[in-house]
Amino acid sequence: MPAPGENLKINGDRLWDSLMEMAQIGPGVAGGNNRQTVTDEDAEGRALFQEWCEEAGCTMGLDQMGNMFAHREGTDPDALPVYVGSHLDTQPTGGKYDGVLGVLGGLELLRTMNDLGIKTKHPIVVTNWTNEEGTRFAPAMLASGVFAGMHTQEWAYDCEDAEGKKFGDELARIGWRGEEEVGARKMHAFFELHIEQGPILEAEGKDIGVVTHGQGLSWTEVTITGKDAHTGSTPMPMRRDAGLGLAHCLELVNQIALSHAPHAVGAAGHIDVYPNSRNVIPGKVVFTVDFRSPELEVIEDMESRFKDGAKKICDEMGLEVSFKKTGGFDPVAFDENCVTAVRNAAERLGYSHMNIISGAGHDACWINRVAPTAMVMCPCVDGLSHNEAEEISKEWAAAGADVLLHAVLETAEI
Ligand code: HGY
Ligand code: MN
Ligand code: MN
Ligand code: MN
Repeated sequence: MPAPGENLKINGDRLWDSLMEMAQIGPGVAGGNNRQTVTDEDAEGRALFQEWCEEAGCTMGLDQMGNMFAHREGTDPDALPVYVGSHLDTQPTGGKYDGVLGVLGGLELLRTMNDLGIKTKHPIVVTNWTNEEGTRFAPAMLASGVFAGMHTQEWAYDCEDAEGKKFGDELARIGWRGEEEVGARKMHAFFELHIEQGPILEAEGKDIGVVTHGQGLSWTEVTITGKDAHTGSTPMPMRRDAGLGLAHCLELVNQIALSHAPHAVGAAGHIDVYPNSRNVIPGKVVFTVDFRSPELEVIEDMESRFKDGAKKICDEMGLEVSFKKTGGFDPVAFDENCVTAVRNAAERLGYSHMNIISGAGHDACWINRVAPTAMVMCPCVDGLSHNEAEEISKEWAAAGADVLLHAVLETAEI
């Protein structure tokens, strides 16, 4: 099977135009996107993606978690397909490229193969995984997690957003709940193109990240209960200030993560204060602690030290504290053959590249449990993501999609 030549490339302008057109759907307030999962904006983005896939000659599949599958025939109908994709849902203050580059990069592969009359032995399927972000409905990577057998579909359908709406009801409401059984599809391999969402590739001057591993993640929802009271007339020694308890716990998260420098990280991105009135001492706070590390034992150490420390802080302050695990997955090592296909592609194309561990979670982290999987990363400006100012260059996008094309062609066999 001849390796595709180094001058075989995707159409970078067409990819960029598609990214910019998709970015018009669910616009944010500062140039990014707010296309949260199973909202009307998500439905609009899905419809545009489906229209483009059908124009490219694909047949569409849709499973009961709303995962979309655009199928391009191979020459061997019995060969398992090579899947390629990511997610179209965004953070509330998301960027234009997180997830979207991987879905539309996959579509660009099919468009390029159509242009050049390329036929692969294995069929190719471009995928949009539902609710990768896990911001409206925790946990992250919800639908790829059900696909990989990590959650039951019933449990996923019952996940609630802040307004008490259920995921399954919202998926049905927007009309994107399919009939296919989730996880019934078998894959020859899965590849995901994604922006790095961190500063390493840009700082090292590399075009491509060859993702060898993904760090693990732990989400714990913490509830601290004190007593809401008047901020003016309540003497300090009499207070049971849940907001002050929160402040000490946030510093504890910081110290624990720093104790495992340089790779471990920790923060609390979701914080609700009750009653959140400027002249009431907070009686309750609910926040999510996000710990991550490439090493499972470090994650487990951070989780247990945080719980012990938070209990001690709250006991000393006369506060109650409770914990609920709301998400998590172990560190992953991606498939060596697929990772090699990515590295071979970058070398053949002459793109600078380096091995990298993914700091963010991705659908690939779950799919890696059911199929040989690898990721291709491209840099992003200042390493910024999960921010409307997220930016990449057209050249970075094209280089990532070129590498994806060659890695997929090597695996799908032309
Ligand atoms: O949280 C993550 O790492 C991903 O962006 N959902
Ligand atoms: Mn993403
Ligand atoms: Mn994200
Ligand atoms: Mn094969």
